[in-house]
Amino acid sequence: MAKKLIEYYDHLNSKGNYKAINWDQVSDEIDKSTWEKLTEQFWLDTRIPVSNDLKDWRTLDDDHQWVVGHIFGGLTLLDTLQSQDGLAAIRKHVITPHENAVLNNIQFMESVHAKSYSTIFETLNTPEQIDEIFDWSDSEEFLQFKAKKIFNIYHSDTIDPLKQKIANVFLETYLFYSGFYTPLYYLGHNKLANVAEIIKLILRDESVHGTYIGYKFQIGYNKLREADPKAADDLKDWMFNFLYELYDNEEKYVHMVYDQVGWSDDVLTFTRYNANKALMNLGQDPMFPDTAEDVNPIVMNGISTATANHDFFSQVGNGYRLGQVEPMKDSDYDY
Ligand code: MN3
Ligand code: MN3
Repeated sequence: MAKKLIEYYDHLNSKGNYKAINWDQVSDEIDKSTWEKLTEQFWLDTRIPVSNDLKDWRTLDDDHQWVVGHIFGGLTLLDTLQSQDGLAAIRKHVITPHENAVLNNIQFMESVHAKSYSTIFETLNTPEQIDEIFDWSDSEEFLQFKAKKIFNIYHSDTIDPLKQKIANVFLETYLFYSGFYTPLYYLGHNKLANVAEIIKLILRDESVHGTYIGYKFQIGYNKLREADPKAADDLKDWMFNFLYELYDNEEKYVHMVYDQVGWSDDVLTFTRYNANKALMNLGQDPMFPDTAEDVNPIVMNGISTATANHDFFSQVGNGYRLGQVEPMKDSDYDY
């Protein structure tokens, strides 16, 4: 175990003494640039006056209000999982001490996100509705399926740590987007502007989180591929099977939430598009045929507004790249 700790954490020196983190000696520059990016873009939900959206909110009919309230209930649940379990699992297998520091930042921001989602429905909905939304998110079958599936991966002591990174990226870059569809749809229609402001800030964070953890996955995966190609193939099979299994559940979740407003097909297209993005973060080829052209242009417009000027991967801004899926390169982190 001690040997494992020395290997993984580099926390102990040759005499077995505990080592202080040294930011002047960074072995992976991506750790440093990610730390700088994330700390620069720090924000809190308390800055955004969600109550200014009550006027728009009152123009929505009951079905649309139901969808807004409950997708934010679902997102609150999923980022509770990230903040309480997800980053703690990833942090057990860091390679550099600076990676640990970056993951601490990400973990705290997941708490900010979970708080922000609940701020939205706690501002827009009545006290009875708020209680119902929390009861719903704590018990809804298809929502709980994804939460429990990923929780079990995070908490397994015997699972390959690379699978925990896959689960993390799938949750972040894929499973959240059935929920993000709604605020982006309203952003595209110039409604719920303050809600959209929060979602824009969250998307800006998520674009960094997904690529950073995907990048750390790729380091491990490429090493595995060199050492044991068969094991790497098996891991890849597991990844794609897991993505299918989650998609199967996601179809049921999306129909249950969105059939009442007629958006299910559009939401599923958006979900498949983002599943491809998640695979891209992990250095894999896309699985679904859906591209940006297939996504509802109003939502695509919302997402390009959301990521313009502060994208992590592209120095020209607007990095939620349209129309193509390509693997990230180290140079994508230069900004
Ligand atoms: Mn989050
Ligand atoms: Mn995140």
